[in-house]
Amino acid sequence: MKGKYVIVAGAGKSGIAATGLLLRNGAKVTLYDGNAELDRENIFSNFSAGGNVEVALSELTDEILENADLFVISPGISLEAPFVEKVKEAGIPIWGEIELAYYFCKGKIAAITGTNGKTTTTTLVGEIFKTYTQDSLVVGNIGLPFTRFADNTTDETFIAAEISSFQLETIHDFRPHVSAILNLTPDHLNRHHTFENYIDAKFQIGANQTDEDYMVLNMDDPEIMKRVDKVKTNIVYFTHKGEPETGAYVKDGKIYVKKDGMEEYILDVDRIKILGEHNLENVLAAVCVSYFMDVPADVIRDVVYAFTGVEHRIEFVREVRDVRYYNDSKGTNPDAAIKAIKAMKSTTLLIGGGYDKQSDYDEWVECFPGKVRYLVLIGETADKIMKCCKDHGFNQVVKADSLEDAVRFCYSNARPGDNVLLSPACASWDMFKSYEERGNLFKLYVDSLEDTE
Ligand code: UMA
Repeated sequence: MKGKYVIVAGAGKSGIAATGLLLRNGAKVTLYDGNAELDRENIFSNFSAGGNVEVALSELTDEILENADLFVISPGISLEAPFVEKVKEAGIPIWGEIELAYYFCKGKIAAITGTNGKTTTTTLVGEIFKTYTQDSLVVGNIGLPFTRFADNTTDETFIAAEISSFQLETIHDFRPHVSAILNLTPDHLNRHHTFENYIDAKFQIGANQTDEDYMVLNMDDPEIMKRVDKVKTNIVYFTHKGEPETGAYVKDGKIYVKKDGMEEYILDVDRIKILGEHNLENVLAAVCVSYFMDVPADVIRDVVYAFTGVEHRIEFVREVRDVRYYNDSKGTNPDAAIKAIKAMKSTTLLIGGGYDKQSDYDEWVECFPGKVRYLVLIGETADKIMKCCKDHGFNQVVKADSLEDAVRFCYSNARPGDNVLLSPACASWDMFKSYEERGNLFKLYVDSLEDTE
């Protein structure tokens, strides 16, 4: 990259980290963002003084594009955005931030994707790597840009990378040693247009893998199984229903892994602390990924037994007046939100709604009867979901003006023994910066509730 002129698009986490990496390695960078309101000084404060970087806001002009050697795009920017079309026309190569990180990375990568469970599985794999070796990293869609660390890796570094479908659209040579697809249900259709396109993006994770690598796949997921014929690398399955030739499975309450015809005991299912069938799947996937990265079974076992889950994913917040409050702000699509409802052990007041990803809410609403006492709706999708509820004969639904009002409504209407669950089935971007901000605010509002009658 020394002496190259690179345009980085998007001045969020991903773009800032990509720019930092490029500057450290001698490139000249223009960091571009379409939002004219951003504070330039604030952006510059991320880089050392005197760095070879310009910041361009609002329009991506022809002058900026002139002589560019590379265009690095943040995952939140659609490849169909008009300014990206201009870049394509100019013939400038477009790399995603993950491809840029891979270009510099020397370590051994385990890359995990899927519609749901990515963050839990990546975090667990990251914990296993950390216990196994002093030289490990957790990076990617989880909120820690890969480019922040990529040029500081060695041949020995073990990397657990959470990779989104957006990030997979713009890889070229990215080749993890072990990849994983946890499950596939429709998500981000506003960006990918069809479920097929979304699945194609997900399978890109293994596009450059060879017979020296492994792809971990969920044998219980029909959408994944439809595509296995196209996989070019070694397949490792995980399942809690069957027994694969290679991979992880459950027998008599214990998880085993089979590799090269040999079976090895890994752990007892009843000692796993994270609850629900979906979390058993996450554990099985993490076991496969770690085992095929050559981590010994005893290390995997100890870490899984100690693991208590991740923030914003069915996270217990507090009990107030005998009502338990859970933060599932990371339930950003109907499938994830259904899993959260299923994990609730008693009647639930549910807070849902948010940014419109053009998801279909029928299945989500169909699992309410007998489980959900009230649905409290916020955000852009409130009317659409309200209509869907009415269509399904579910009438215990109200709208709130803000997340704070929704929490107050639940506080006033919950009965002892109930749960209050924030699990929106929608992204957060209509009202919040991120699902983390939404979850943190929820916890703040819950913390302020009075625990007296
Ligand atoms: N922007 C433009 N033009 C556009 C769109 C956006 O200039 O057409 C600019 C915005 O003004 C903004 C910047 O791009 O300043 C934001 O870039 P971004 O949306 O890529 O956000 P980052 O902060 O860089 O975060 C990204 C991921 N965001 C998305 O994929 C939307 C983060 O995933 C990721 O953690 C981070 O990189 C580090 O790798 C978040 C996410 O919601 C958690 N991911 C989706 C999901 O999990 O469902 C895929």
